[in-house]
Amino acid sequence: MMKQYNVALVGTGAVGSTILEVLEERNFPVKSLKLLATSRSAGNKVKFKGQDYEIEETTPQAFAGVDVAFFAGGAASKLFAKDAVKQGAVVIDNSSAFRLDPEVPLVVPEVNPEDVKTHQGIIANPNCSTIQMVVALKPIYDAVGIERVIVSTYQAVSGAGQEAMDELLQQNRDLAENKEVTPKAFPYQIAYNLIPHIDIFMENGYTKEEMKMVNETKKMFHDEGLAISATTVRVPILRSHSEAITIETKRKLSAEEARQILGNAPGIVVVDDPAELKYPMPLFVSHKDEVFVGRIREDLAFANGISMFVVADQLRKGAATNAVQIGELLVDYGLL
Ligand code: 3JN
Repeated sequence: MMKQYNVALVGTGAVGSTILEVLEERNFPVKSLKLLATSRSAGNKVKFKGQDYEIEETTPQAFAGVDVAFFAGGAASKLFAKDAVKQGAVVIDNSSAFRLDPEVPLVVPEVNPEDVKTHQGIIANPNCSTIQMVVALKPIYDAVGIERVIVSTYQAVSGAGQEAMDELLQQNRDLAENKEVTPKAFPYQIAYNLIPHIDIFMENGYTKEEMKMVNETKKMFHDEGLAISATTVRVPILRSHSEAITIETKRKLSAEEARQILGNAPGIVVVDDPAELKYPMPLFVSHKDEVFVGRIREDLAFANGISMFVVADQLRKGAATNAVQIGELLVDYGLL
């Protein structure tokens, strides 16, 4: 029988509950499961494979006997990830706390699977917008090289958590009844609006979300010379992030060649038939694990350029699925 592992999950919000779904669907070899969260959620019950599990409060001692700990609890990573490692767990962390630490591999299995082998206890899961972009860039990077990338995002409210999803739904209901809305999860009303501001502003005029896309991508491609510029925008979509990406390639690539390369790449579904009105959209991509790519065309502003539209479920491939895939890599490589 396949070896099974003692698993802990820290955080039971939008990402944490999706990790449970994905662990169950993909039949991750779970021997035991420990659910950890803040005192606010402690005592609540959550179902996994038809069984009830009670959430316990995260403490530094909670990881004894744990083989692999998935962290999806935001602030919990900085507080408890190192304690988990000390007690022998391998940590797969969804937060940005360790992503740029040179000792911590940052991994998307379709892009740099081998990097997990260098881990010293913690493996970081990239930002959701970064993950879907690098899955789409990787096959083109390998085929012809990439000089620069310009990306604009259309990010669903799911990226800001369950409360933000509830807030968009509530604002739509309130506005339909001519009621006033008071924004909480975002600085402005998000219903019927766009907000070109995700995470905090940095000194260079970019937001931290934009700089995550820049720095995490360079790290995973092991290419500091890769030029990337991003504009990240929150849109009133419940789930799944979209990205308009323009790439300047080192060698010329036709749209048809790009379509073929992307179509043969792991984790990608090409949906690209304008004559039949086929292109990826967030409404139809939600709850799926692949990265959907369409609108593939030769760019008009670069001599060697490809533009495309890339959509993926931020809670699945952008967070939970990628984290569980990292867990599967550890199992495959015998690193757990
Ligand atoms: O807003 C989004 O669409 C993505 C949000 C990601 C996020 C939210 C809060 C904290 C992150 C992240 O994954 O980069 C973090 C963080 O850990 O910094």
